[in-house]
Amino acid sequence: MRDGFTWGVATSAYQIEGATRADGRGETIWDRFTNTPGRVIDGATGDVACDHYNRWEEDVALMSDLGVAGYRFSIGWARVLPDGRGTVNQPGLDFYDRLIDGLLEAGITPYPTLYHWDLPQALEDEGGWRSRDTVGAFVEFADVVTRRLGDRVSTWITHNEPWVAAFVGHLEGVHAPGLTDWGAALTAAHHLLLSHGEAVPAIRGNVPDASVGIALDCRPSFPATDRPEDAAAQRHFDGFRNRWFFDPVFGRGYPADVVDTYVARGRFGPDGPGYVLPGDMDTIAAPIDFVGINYYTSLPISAGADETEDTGIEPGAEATPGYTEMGWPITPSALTTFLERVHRDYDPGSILITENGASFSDGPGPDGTIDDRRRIEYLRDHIAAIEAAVDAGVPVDGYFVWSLLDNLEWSLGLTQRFGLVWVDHATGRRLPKASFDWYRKRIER
Ligand code: IFM
Repeated sequence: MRDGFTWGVATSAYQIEGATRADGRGETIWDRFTNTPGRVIDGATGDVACDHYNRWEEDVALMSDLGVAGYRFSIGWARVLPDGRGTVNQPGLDFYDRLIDGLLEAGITPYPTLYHWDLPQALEDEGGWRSRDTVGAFVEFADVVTRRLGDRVSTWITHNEPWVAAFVGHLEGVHAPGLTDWGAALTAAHHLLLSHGEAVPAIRGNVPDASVGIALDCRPSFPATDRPEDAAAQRHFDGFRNRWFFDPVFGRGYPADVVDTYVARGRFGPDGPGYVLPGDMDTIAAPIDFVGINYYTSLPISAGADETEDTGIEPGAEATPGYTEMGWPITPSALTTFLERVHRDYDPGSILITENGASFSDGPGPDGTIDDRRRIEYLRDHIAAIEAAVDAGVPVDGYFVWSLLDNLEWSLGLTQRFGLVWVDHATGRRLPKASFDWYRKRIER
């Protein structure tokens, strides 16, 4: 790997913190969603999650044992601004202040993400990401947070996976706020991107040595056969899933082929994309210092399927060979190819793999240890895929395993375990898995 390469782990606020009513925190769209019957498997909520809010010192100690140099986590917007804007809740900000000091004392660099899907409910009540006003509220949040923490934190990630926030939340209806409307999803996507572009200079204004980026989920794909129809379907899927975000962030605007298809399919609704105002695309293209890439899998695409159909992927109780328990095919070589493509097409100065990992449910065996060798193989092969890209000249500067802890996998509740550390969801007890030891040795090496 390159000099200064950062080995890390990642989490997000709603998935681990719990303590959703503590110390003045406001309600988020995920509190509302998970507490609505029928939305989440087994009715799981983030009310307690991994209780990280109370156990953060134990979790920092685990990271210290692991030997990571970086920790990617997210800052709960409603802890800091319970109503999304306006009055600052100092106890909420104090929590992140303590966490950051604890990380720095342990020699771990904080990599905070500002938005990992937990929009304050008060903003959702005013239209959420469908409303342009939420852009201004996000910039206010970024300003408050970086003013307080920017003296100790230089690396900032504006958004996590805006595709998921926009499309899984507003089109598929599977994530909060649970809408199923193309126009809403496309409008939300634009406002998420715009808020990224507006936040970048705001962060730089508060943090003179700031390194700012965005974490984009990528979903590489390939035509299922060599039929031209499949190639065309795959090109559109790639536009829907990847280029709709990568292109504007890197100054290319929205991809014209995808715009044309959306117009033809009536996706924008009767008024067209009227939410895009003059100057927006320049704002979204604010120069960034790195791009974060979240990678899990790649997919074959066939003609005839709607672009939203993730080609039959269903989380399974048991992983079949070649798949994780999310039902995701294990495809490490597609990561090498995708990294080479990002380098070639967008030329970011630096790339961080801000998430990569696998869901396997292995728990304690008779001797009390957890033999999650499938996760070890997954991580080993994906790290090798990154090394291959680095050898080909791609500037990858860090790798963050998703996730430190087994946590709340959104609408799949507690059914998926991505952690290097097993969590007993009844008691909160933590138990490092074999993959934890493997990753520690890999980092040492
Ligand atoms: O758990 C999620 C995370 O919040 C965002 N990226 C994908 C992970 C696994 O699905």
